[in-house]
Amino acid sequence: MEEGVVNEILQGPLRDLFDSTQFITDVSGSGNNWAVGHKLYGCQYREQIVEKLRRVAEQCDCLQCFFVIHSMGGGTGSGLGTFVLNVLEDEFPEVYRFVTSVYPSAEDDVITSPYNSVLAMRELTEHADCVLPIENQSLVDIVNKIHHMANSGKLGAVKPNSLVTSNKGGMKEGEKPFDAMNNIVANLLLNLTSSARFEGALNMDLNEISMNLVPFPHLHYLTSSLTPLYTLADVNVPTRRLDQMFSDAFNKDHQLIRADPKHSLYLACALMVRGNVHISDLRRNIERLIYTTTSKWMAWNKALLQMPIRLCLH
Ligand SMILES: Nc1nc2c(ncn2[C@@H]2O[C@H](COP(=O)(O)OP(=O)(O)OP(=O)(O)O)[C@@H](O)[C@H]2O)c(=O)[nH]1
Ligand SMILES: [Mg+2]
Repeated sequence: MEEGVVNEILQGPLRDLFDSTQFITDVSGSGNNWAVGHKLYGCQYREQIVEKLRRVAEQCDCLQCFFVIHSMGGGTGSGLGTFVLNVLEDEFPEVYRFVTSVYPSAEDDVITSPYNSVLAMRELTEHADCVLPIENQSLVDIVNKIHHMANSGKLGAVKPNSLVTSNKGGMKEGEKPFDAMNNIVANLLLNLTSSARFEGALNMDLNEISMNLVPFPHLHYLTSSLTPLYTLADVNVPTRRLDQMFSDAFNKDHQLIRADPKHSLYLACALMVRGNVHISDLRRNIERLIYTTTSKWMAWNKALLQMPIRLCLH
């Protein structure tokens, strides 16, 4: 909505990524108010939104799903973002809606962020097919951990243009390292969508994720984790053993929301592995995780050993 913010992007290094005919802007944002985004801008811009959605949808040979990325703490991402979800449901009821939502941290700079998040969450529960919540505090913790590892010399020298150090002019005291945080989310999304972008015998589409992991329509919030973390910093690390990576995927330090898998019960799980990996190593690790680790699994997992494994070789 905020013209200035959009213009900034259009003058930045990412400008060529966007089709400028697809932008919709107003003069100002939603003032950190969910209702302004959802009710005011939503009603005002509905027709324009539908027209632009139809235009891109028509260009697709095979429309697999809609991928919505938004924040929960402000007014536009939470309000208008969830309004767009409603529009998608009305206009394209058959097409799956996959949402990545950035949740505010406890000390968020937006004072209304808890209200905006709660109001938006109801919409996500009702109108999304699958939601990947990402918590800003988890991203901050991961970035701090990577910095700590890099500074302690455990990872070797950090390249000057590495992802974690890509903030312009370095980070100021107390400032959130959004660039580095966003890189973590970007990596998650790149991994998730790699099968739509690369050829591969074992590739799957995003709809299969919900088919395998969402047992009931409203139970569609998935926790995600990422490993290894240090390659995010573009640092040369000795190749980590696959076994360690499997354990890390279930470690609380690698989760993108602040949840400790050890204190929860897994209903289902999908592991997406990219790179040169032997199926036999994957099987061995899955059995090890289900039978020997402290993670708790729903009985049907143990009975069937049916965790969907996907292997993308690029
Ligand atoms: N991870 C991450 N979080 C962000 C980023 N920018 C803002 N946030 C978080 O998003 C929330 C604020 O939402 P914004 O996206 O800035 O607000 P908006 O959707 O533009 O809404 P209005 O400004 O009210 O129109 C706060 O919780 C911020 O911490 C970002 O680049 N990365
Ligand atoms: Mg804004």
